[in-house]
Amino acid sequence: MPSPTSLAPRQSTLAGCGAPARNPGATEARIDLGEGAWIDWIPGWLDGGDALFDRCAEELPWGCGERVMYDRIVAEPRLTATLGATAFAPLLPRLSAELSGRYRRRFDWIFANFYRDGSDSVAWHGDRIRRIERHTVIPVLSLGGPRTFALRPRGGGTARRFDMYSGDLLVMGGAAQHTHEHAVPKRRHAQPRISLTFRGADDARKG
Ligand SMILES: O=C(O)CCC(=O)C(=O)O
Repeated sequence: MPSPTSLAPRQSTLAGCGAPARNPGATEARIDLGEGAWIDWIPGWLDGGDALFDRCAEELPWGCGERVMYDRIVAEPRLTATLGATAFAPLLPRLSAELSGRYRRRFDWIFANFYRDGSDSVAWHGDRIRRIERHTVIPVLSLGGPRTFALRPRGGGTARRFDMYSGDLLVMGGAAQHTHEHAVPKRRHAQPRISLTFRGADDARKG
């Protein structure tokens, strides 16, 4: 498996270069998806996303999962890692606490995805939450190069696309995991990107 840090250099944005810190001036929009599902879209939620990208790329225990495809087992087209609640203290615990306060839900752990280049991706899916928990909240923090986060209704319909840059936050909430699917599609060229997805104790261990 190639080392994530040996990948091609990224383009840094001005806001992405400094030390990671919450940007209190970020503007947010709630998008009602219907049937009790919603998205909060907060571009520029975190300043210094590129510095946090570098740290995550270097220090997280990245691995490559497998999935069944037809009659074969194939490697997932991205690296993944799981972080405990206290990783990268004080920054990540502080961000988790802020999200917990805002959404009145405890975020205990983080599931991280590493997209090494444009051929890494995640296919359409809804995150596996305990069946009884219809309403949930999953914040997704994007770090590093820009990628498109796509969201579409289950059973068909027009997809919405969010271009996520370093430090952008997208929160899927309410019934979104039941009514919609999401994906990060492949693209011809892409700088490396990491997403941190904040999870609660009741969430399944894998997205
Ligand atoms: O990388 C992203 O923005 C999405 C990650 C995702 O779909 C997941 O972890 O379930």
